[in-house]
Amino acid sequence: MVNWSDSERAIITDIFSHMDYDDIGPKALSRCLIVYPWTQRHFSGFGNLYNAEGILGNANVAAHGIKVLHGLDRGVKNMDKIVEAYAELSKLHSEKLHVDPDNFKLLSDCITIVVAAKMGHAFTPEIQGAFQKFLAVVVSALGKQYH
Ligand code: HEG
Repeated sequence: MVNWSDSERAIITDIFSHMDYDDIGPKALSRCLIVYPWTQRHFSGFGNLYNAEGILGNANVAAHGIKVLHGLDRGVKNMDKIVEAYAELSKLHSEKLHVDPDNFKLLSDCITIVVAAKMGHAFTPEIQGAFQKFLAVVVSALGKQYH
């Protein structure tokens, strides 16, 4: 069980209430595919991933980035039962998609970087701490159905 302070809850709620999914989602996923090219293997059906330009201009990557970022909403809505909230998605990534769970952390770091770049000076250490704690709990939950 993870403990959340009132201020952590407020920060997470606030970040997601202002989240620009259509901008952050594509940027975060494309950054992950460019910085950690081995993550591309799961997206061979997505078309042009030949270089950074191709990835950044790929509509399938953009759409999936938005979908993945919206995948965090269930965590925001279920902060006190995140493991349960991600049981099904964890099973999907493990048993069907065969995504190495180490990659969840890599994508979550890309999400942090893109959110930080967007927020600039407003991304204070306190906000970073709450946001990365939230992502770490989601990443851990996504890895729970692997065995
Ligand atoms: Mg995953 C599908 C969320 C990391 C590869 N991912 C999905 C879906 C969601 C999601 C919501 C749609 C599920 C559905 O259709 O029912 N993914 C999600 C989160 C995170 C994550 C929240 C981590 C923060 N995913 C992730 C990583 C990879 C990956 C790191 C691979 C490197 N996801 C992946 C693939 C699919 C999904 C290949 C299926 C894509 C498709 O064919 O449509």
